[in-house]
Amino acid sequence: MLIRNLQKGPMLDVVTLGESMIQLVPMRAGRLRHARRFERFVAGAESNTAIGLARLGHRAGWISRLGAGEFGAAVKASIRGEGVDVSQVIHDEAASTGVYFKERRRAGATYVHYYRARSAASGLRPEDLDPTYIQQATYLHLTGITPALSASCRAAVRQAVALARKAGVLVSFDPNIRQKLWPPEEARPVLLSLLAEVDLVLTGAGEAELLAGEADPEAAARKLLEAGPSLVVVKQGAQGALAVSEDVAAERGALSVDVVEPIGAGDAFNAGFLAGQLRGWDLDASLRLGNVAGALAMTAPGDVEGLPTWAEAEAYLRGAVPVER
Ligand code: KDG
Repeated sequence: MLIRNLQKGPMLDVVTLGESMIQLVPMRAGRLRHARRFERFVAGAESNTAIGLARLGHRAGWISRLGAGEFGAAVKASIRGEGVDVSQVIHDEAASTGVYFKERRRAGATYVHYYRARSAASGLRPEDLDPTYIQQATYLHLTGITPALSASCRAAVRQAVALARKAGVLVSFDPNIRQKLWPPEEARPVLLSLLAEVDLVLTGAGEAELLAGEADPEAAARKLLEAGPSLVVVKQGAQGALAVSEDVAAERGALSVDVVEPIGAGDAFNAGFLAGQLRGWDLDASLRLGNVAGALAMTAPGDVEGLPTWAEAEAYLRGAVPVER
């Protein structure tokens, strides 16, 4: 039996769609086989971005499926607690919420281990999407993780894009290639065909190279631009980010922070960049906000705990590191 929340959704700046999971992080670095104590978080690329947007003062909604048990309740409560609309989440009594572990062998070497095959979110399908929910948003934000989960997820992503385009909703897309979910040769054609349908691509430099076959980030962005989007942003970690459209904008050198854990930085960057665009900022300023959000996300062991509020982001943009006295 499927249970859908009947609460009516508000007008949203950004609607996202994808899987979020229980994330278990060992309390100490080392091999996972030796880890005995874990801290529990909630994570998922799309909900991470939605939470980042909510922290920055935007209205975001997240569409998904979760199990009907305790973990599903925990994921939903956590995302709702961050101010993201979860009215479209379906609880599936026949499937489980995905779980994944981070393994921090040493500083800078984090591995992930998924327990998500046949999860509730893998059952997401086109019929789950309420057209009016997607069509009232300014942006629909998707990632390449969802089409990797199952054929029905792939169809749901295509349906979401079609609904958005029909209503003039801008589509942003992060390829987020997860090689543990599908090999690059399977991912590449699917992701390239999706790029033809989206407005904005937010990609990591390695993924841009994989998709475009160009190692230089600007050359890769230009090649991806030919696939259809009007704007391609390449995230380059500590080197900052680059945006290519008719104009080229570059924000070199991201904010320098003490990195606790890098996973989730890309999702945070996406939130910052989208927030800049929603505020009508130019490319340079949007990249800067993306870099600030991306850097601050890495200051905590979970994906979202370090995401900045608007006041914090603004202070960092002004170069004034906030200190509470
Ligand atoms: O970007 C961080 C996320 O990718 C991670 O927390 C979990 O969504 C996730 C995934 O599918 O890898």
